[in-house]
Amino acid sequence: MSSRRRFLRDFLAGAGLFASAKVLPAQEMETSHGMKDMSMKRNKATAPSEHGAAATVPVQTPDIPDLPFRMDGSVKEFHLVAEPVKQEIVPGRVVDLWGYNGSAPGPTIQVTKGDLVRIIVDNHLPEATSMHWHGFEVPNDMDGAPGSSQDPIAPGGRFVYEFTLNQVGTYFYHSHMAMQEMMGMIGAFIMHPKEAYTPSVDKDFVIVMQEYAILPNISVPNSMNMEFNWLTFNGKSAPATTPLVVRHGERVRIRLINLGMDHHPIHLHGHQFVVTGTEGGRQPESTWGPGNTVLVGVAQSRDVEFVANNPGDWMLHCHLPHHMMNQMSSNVGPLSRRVGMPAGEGMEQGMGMLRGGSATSQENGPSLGRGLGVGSTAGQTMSNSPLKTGTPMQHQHMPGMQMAAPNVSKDANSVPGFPQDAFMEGPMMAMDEMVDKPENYGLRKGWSGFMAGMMTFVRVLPPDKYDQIMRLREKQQGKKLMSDMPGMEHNRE
Ligand SMILES: [Cu+2]
Repeated sequence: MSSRRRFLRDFLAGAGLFASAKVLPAQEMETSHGMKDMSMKRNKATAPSEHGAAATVPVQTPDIPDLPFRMDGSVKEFHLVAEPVKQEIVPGRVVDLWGYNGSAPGPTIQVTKGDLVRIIVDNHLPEATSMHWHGFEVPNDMDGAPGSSQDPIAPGGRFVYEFTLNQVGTYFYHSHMAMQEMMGMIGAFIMHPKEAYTPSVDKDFVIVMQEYAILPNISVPNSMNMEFNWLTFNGKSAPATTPLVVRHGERVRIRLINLGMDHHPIHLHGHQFVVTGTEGGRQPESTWGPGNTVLVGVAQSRDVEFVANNPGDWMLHCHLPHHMMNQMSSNVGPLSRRVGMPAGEGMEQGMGMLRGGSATSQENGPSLGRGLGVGSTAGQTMSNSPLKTGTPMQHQHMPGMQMAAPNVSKDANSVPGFPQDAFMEGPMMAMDEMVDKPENYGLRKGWSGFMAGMMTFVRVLPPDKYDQIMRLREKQQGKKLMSDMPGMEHNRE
């Protein structure tokens, strides 16, 4: 909020005028980029009232586009296409997910309380799907429950939803077919109030959390598996996640949405926050207690708010240790370590490598996928083994990666338990240049080596550095695949 607006609000509140401020309708503007149809519009902040009521700010969903809309009379019309997507989780790792309009999670929808909304849903998947509006108070035949409230949407089919939304908060849409949920089919649906809450926020972010079991050299998630090795914020694993950039002193809201198989305790460094909302909407201020970790359960959302009063680059991450890693699979060990042989099963069985089809295909179906993949029973027959002294690890050189030697002591192998993180994070995993983008500008050299899984930064920046990053971001035209960067061409499919 500008100091002028804050002054006005405080002044009017003091004069008893704030509560009676006139409500102005949401305004829209043409979007400037990333649009297929230039007649479509994008949500903009509601205008500040002349009487000084604070404006809502549109949410930002780092790494995920907003879904544009068009006005058809008084109806705000959106168009969602359920389809297979190629999602680049980290540089060079392009996986086959199912999502909406080219991304998983799908694009973020933003509406304002009272909006009459129409959503055209097209099914471009090879099987039937459904579209559920999670937590929406809409007529039963608009709920998208397959079989009970409507027939599933056939492949090639369409269903048009229309409802008036009188709720406020962090909601989401998702396929109500369970296996499809595990292929990525969810998106954020933000319902703004007509006027901002007090205290109003200056920045509002959305993070959708997902998890996948995708083994090395396979591009398709094993949706049957219950242990996950790719953990994502907005479809990216760290260090490919885009930091939340805020100006020192701003009030910040972060909306966390979880649709997966695990709960995620999300922890913010350097600040205390309050939980101001759930998947059911705003919580009364009397319930706000300070914390720095919020547990976001499956099918839940949590809004947290804080004043970014502590300058620096602060980690924001899921605190489950295995959710702070990329591509972790116990069975990868014997491939990279010099001593120790897998017992019982060969590598392919042990790692659950699918040679064709999906986990539920005719070929793999008999096991129902339960023996396939990360953490499969076949994988439990081998243990981690010590490294040979002096030859800690032979890594194929990855172009773009910094690959500096890890810092280990001479007698490391004589210490029970070694190695733990020595080869999992640190200098040899750093890839600063591969994930270079304006939002990462000025981070400490080698930062990316310690970032994986569900991690990102809240960067609380002084005005000059903040403005510099905003200028860099404006200059950057369009959205570029990280694998378009020099050195990564060979990884493209
Ligand atoms: Cu987690």
